[in-house]
Amino acid sequence: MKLYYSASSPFVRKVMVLLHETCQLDDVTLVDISVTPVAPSDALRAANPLSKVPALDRTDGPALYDSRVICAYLDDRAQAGLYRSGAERWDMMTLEATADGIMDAALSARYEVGLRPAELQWQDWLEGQWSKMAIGVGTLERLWMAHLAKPLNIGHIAVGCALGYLDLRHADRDWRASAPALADWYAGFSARPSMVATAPPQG
Ligand SMILES: N[C@@H](CCC(=O)N[C@@H](CS)C(=O)NCC(=O)O)C(=O)O
Repeated sequence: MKLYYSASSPFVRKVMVLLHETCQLDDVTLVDISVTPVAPSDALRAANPLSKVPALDRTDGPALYDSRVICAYLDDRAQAGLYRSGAERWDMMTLEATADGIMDAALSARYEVGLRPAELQWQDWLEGQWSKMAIGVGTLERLWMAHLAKPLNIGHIAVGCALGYLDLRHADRDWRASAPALADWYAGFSARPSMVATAPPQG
């Protein structure tokens, strides 16, 4: 399989952590690709028409894209049970969606500051994105700590990658200040070998 990949993408990191945790790393060749909404890639579009990473070329069907689809596929392939079954599954997926929403807002804010010309940047819109990140983190702290204490599942992986991305791109906002229990959990989770091995390059 071929994974279209960027080392700083939190969505790609979800897939990479899952590959580590389920011992499937050797089954994947990484294709490093740098894209933004204003610099798409034709090569990537062949796998994902939206020109976003991650995308997975596989041998048993058409390419897959969106980290949630790829993670579910790889979990199924390894029979790892990271999405559980029955009622618990919906909890896992809602937690993953919450973490992905934090990543979406963090990435949008990053694009606003990093890509948009300074004279066109809109502070209210940036604060709106930060508000989504802060409310997402607050929701994890208030509602999900008991769940995060359970054995590893896809929700944990997604939350770990979202918090890692906040540290990478929005450290000045100090998400830990309002989420001490989550900060404790993350200190332990980020020491897992899969998280250490997939830590994004700084800068
Ligand atoms: N919902 C998608 C989001 C993927 C995404 O936004 N990836 C970013 C990199 S972190 C990207 O490829 N951006 C390029 C673009 O938006 O054109 C997923 O879960 O895979």
